[in-house]
Amino acid sequence: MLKDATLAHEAPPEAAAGAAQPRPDPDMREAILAKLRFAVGRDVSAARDHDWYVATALAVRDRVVERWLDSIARTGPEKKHVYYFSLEFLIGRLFFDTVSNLNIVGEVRQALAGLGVDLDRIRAVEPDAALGNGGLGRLAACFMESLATLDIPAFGYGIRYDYGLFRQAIVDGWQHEIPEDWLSFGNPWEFERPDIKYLVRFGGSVEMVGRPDGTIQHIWHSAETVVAVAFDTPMVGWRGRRVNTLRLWSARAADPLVLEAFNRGDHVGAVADRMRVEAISRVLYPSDATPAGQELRLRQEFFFTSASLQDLLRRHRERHPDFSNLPDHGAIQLNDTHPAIAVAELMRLLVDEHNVRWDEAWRITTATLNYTNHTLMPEALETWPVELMERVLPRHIQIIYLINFLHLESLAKNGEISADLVRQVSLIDESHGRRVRMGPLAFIGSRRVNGVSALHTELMRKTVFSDLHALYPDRITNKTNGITFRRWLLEANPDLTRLLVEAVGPQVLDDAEALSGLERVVGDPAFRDRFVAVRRRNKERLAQEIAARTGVKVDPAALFDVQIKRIHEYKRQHLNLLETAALYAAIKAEPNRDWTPRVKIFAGKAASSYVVAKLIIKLAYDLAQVINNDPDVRGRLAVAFLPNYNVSLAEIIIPAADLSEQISTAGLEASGTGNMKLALNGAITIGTLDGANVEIREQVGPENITIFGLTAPEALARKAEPDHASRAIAASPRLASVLDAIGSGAFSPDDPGRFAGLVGGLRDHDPFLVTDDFDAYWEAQRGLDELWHRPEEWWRKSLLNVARVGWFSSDRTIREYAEEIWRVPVG
Ligand code: T68
Repeated sequence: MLKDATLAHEAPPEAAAGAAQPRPDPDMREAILAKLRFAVGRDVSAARDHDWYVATALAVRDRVVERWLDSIARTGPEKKHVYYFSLEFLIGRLFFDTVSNLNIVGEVRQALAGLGVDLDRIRAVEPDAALGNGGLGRLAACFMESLATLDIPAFGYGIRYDYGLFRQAIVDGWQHEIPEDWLSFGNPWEFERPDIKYLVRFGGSVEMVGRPDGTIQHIWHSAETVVAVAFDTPMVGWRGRRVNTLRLWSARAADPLVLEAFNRGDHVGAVADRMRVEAISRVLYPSDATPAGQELRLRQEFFFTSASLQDLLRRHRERHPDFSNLPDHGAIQLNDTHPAIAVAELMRLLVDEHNVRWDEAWRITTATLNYTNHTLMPEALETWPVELMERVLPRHIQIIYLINFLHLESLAKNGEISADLVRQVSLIDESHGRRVRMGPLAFIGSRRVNGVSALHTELMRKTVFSDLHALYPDRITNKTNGITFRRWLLEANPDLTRLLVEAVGPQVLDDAEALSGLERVVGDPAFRDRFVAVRRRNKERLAQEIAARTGVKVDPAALFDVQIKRIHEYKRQHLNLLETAALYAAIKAEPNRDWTPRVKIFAGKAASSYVVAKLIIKLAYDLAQVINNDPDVRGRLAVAFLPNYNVSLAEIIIPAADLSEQISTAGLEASGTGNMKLALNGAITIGTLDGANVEIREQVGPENITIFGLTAPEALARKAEPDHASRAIAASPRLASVLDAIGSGAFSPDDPGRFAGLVGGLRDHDPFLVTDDFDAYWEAQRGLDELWHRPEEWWRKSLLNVARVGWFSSDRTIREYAEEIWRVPVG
């Protein structure tokens, strides 16, 4: 089904750029055939889609490797490297991304066609590399692509999880999690490096030994040793300009088989240790925006951080007599606090293992590390019980105590400090049992600390980090997120890309800001018609996907209203669902009005332990059951919850969205990046003044975005009013009636009390201000209904969104990091 739609995209975008049509490349054909025979071990007559996919990926990979080795060779040892430490890299599929960035789509397509194989069919065989939960992990993937595109030498460092983010099945509206066994058919993109391995130690005790010079040496007698083995994946920049390395660590037991135990007949005991050790890289924690809090998570964090630091220190020592110039040759970016233990581990490696003096080690550490914060929600900030740290990382807790002591002492030197200030800025939180606060640790150990949108950074300065900001006023800086236009425009929306190339010229393929050239044609009816036709094809493709995944038939002519992201109360999918139920009631009450036909499209995963989020999915499903089967609203309102949201599904939904729902409680969404992807593809945003929505409004103009609801300061004040929800409900008969309907089982006749708790929560506390924003949201939606009836105006706004979001390219973001945080040259 997908195939038919994508076949329409025969010519690759570069063809429209006036470039010569690629000739069939005998080399590519031969290379694919050779890989099929000698690497896959299959004859043409027996080859299946997966065999063709692997053979083609390997043939393409050979081209990548040439550039990879070349990139490494021409990056002299003296050049400064960026090291991006992230527990998550949400890459998605790599095959088409690689082919597209190497500019060989036409060549590969033709070589395959000559062999009777369809490129679009085999590219769909590749599993998503879903080594991330959501925005944070996807940002890391976009950044890796832009780093290579900008010719910045960089390593991504993370974990090679055997199982990525779970596959989501929806059974009768309930989410079920299925293990994502993405490696079961092998992975043609990675290179195992058995020779690149490090020992990572845990537990045990620390011995202090006096040296003759009066200093003390700390000897860590660890209880357990794990081997970290490197797996490298090449990250190809646009036009293959540079290829960087994503180095992911896999955990191996130092002693995989205890032969003695085995010979005794204890076959399980002989491998028990191995199981425990290898669990470290077994599975991605499936929780976003709430820290996992278990020991295994701390082991994961330390495992990859330690291996990565050892790796880069080893490379440094091969070329330099000592570590004094480490900051001149490397900049480390900590993606949230997950690798924040790096502050203590880098100190330990320098002081304990390489005999660097404490003060010098601290200078090196704080000149090398930088930290990105992705959330301010108190419940999402990582802390670790002191008792756990003492057990798992006994040397590190000592180092953290000393860092804390020196930090508090330096405050005292600068004047009186109150007990209150100590409580605020201490690395140890004494109020909920004793816990190490990883955010402040990362802050103190870093040269620069950044937020991910202007509003978020401002809130960092004013709230969570206000005291530390007062002490270090130059440390916090803003770096508004961005997205790679290669994946989210060129690859996901080739038809639109072709049209843009025709309208503004081929430079748009290289320079996102060139999109502004579109301003010239927004008023041209012929151009607009072609734009609408491209969107129509994308919507037909999505309609087919919806039918295939859910059985729901939707009309591609309707307004496609899209909310795709992790399911979370702060993101307020339930606000959207309340509005959906209210709209359903309104249509039924006045069936003869000229309603704007709408399809409400949802997709997203709930953390497996997040009961309310799972109930929100069930609510979407139950609403869909009633609404889609009610002939009274047919053709005017439909609801679809698409299962198993991932990067590949996003690539199908985003080019087909008319309306982009970005409706988080103001102050809670750090940035958002889906908002940028949707606007880039022509969706109009309905959103709160939150995260990067604020900057999207600045870029596209307030008349081309629909903003509603409380602002961040208003939301904060409103939340403090104890009766805010009941007052909001009393003031809105529409809201009261929709809450009554859902709460009393109008959409769940099989279990009328199913949503009573959800609705009760909104009536009583409503911490995310769903009730307070409901009326404003309803009005904003009705305004958009009217706008849909004036297509000329709608498409003008839509086009102006495309024209004005060039600033949200991750190339711009990475350029800013390079200049202001890492101080590395941009190619
Ligand atoms: C997201 N954070 C922000 N966290 O919510 C989003 N958390 O506003 C922002 O655009 C994006 O980061 C990129 O900056 C996350 O995605 C997590 O995924 C996460 C994972 C584990 C623990 C906590």
